[in-house]
This record gives sequence, C-alpha cells and structure tokens, in this order.
Amino acid sequence: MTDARKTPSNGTDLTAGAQLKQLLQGDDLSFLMEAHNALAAKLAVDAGFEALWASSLTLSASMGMRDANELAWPDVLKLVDPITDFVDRPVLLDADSGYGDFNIFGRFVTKACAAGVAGVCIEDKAFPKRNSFANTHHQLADIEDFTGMIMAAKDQQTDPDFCVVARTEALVAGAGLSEALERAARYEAAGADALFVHSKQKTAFEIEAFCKSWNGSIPLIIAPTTYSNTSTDVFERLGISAVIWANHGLRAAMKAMTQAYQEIFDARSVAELEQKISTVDDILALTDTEGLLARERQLATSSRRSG
Ligand code: SPV
Ligand code: MG
Repeated sequence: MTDARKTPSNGTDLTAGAQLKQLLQGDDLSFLMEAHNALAAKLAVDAGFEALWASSLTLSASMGMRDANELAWPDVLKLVDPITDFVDRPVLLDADSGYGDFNIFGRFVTKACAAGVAGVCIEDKAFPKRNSFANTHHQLADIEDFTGMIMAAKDQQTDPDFCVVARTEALVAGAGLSEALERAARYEAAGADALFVHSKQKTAFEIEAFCKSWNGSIPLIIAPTTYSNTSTDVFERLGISAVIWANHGLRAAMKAMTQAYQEIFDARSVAELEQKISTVDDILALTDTEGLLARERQLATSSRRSG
C-alpha cells in the first residue's frame, strides 16, 4: 500500500541518486531548497522544488547545536531519515568534511544510500569543521586525504547513480583562485560527480572568475547566500548547473516564529494572530490524518464483515 502522507511521486522509477544526477546534468539550471526536517521538506516540494538540501547549518541549529560537527554523523543520518521517508524528491545531504577519514566517510555513504539519500556533499576542510561564515581561520584539508575520501565514497555507494559532490572551500579560506581551480580539477579526477564552489563574498566576483577559468566537465553548484543580490540570469550565463538556497527555510521559519511568539506573549492572547497562521487542520492535512481515519473505518468494516 502506498503511504498517502508522502508527497506524490514525481512519476519516475529512477533511484534517488539517478534523479539528482539527472537534475545536475540537465541543460536547465536546477534549484535545491534547504530542508531541516520532514515538514520543511514537504513545504519546499509543495512549492515546486525538485530537490532538497539537507544543510549541516540548519539541521544543527534545529537541534540547538553549532555547525561545527557538534552533531555526530549517526545523528545526521537519523535526522535525514524522516525527510527521505516523507518526500519523494532527491535529497543532497551535507556531510561536512566527511567526519574524520576515508573509512568513516565510506561507511557514512553506504548508510546514506540505505537511508534513501540521493547524494552527499563533502567539503575540503579539516575536521572538526566550522561554518563557512564563522569569522575564523578555515583550515583546508590535505588534497591527497580529501581525494582519498572521494574515492572511498564512490567505492562504497550502493546506488550506482549516487552523487558525490566535492565542495572546495579554497575561496572561503582565502587561498585564492588558482588553489580553488587546482583542487577542483583533482576532485573531478578522483571521481566526484559534481563540484560545489563556495564563496562568502557579497558579490559573485569570485564565482564568476572561477567559472570563467574552470575547464572541467562535471556540473558546478553554488550557494549564493552572501551574494544574494546576484541575478539568477548571471548564474545561467556562467554555466552553473545548480543553485542551493542553503538556509532560507529555517531563516523564514525563525522570523515568523519569533514574531508570532512575541505577539502572543505581548497580547496575552492568540485572538489577533489566529487569522494569520496555519490552522490545526493544515497540520492534520500535512500528514494525511484523514487517510489514516479512512483506513481505520475500512478495516473496522471489513473485520465486522468477516467476524
Ligand atoms: C550549509 O547549509 O550547512 C552549508 C552552506 O554548508 S554554508 O552554511 O554556507 O556553509
Ligand atoms: Mg554545511
């Protein structure tokens, strides 16, 4: 029996990995929306997003933790499982810097495949990592160690189309364009399925320079969190394959919840707010409670008949 709670399938028999690969390799620019839990994932899919980003920043924050490997890797898998369970869209899981070495990362990849994850993103920073926007020194990983982790991931994926996205933090770390290009080329040669080049600048000048000099052939991914004013047309012209809106779901929720809580606290009443927020029926509908009740009635009827 199909699970009616789930987002309707997009009508494909492709594995999660193959769906993500198809998006990344397609001619059109794709968009991945951040989701920090199953509810957020469902809302993103309902809005039209075809793929999701399970962000280390927002998964951690939603657990009250810092984006600094405070969330251990088994817990990351526990948090992503309800997301892949609830929505039939590919999820790219942010695996930070791979949680240690090739061995741990390889095990992580096998378990991520079993959890229905479409791909993982691994960034070339030392463990424990710090969020890219944390005002600190960002220590880059050794290139050989990092390429070993990419190779271990490709060896240990159980979905043949699982996507291993290599992310270079060379620009974030201030190591410069040529370091970023060198690392990107090495990661492609090691078997990465796509390259995520990150920048924390307020404009896209670093990304533009990177794209103009890059002569690799794997898809390019960006997360324009700080250069948010750059038009999407620019990304298309640069030949970028996918844009990750990396934290906007949690940021929207935080703002809305902060305002609602304050309004209720100040008014000592919910009367004013009632018309402005989702209804309890909306919550029941989100998880198809009516489907459960219908099934309950159906089973009661058939057991009365057979009894
Ligand atoms: C995340 O969303 O966790 C990311 C992107 O890795 S960033 O926060 O920009 O590092
Ligand atoms: Mg992250």
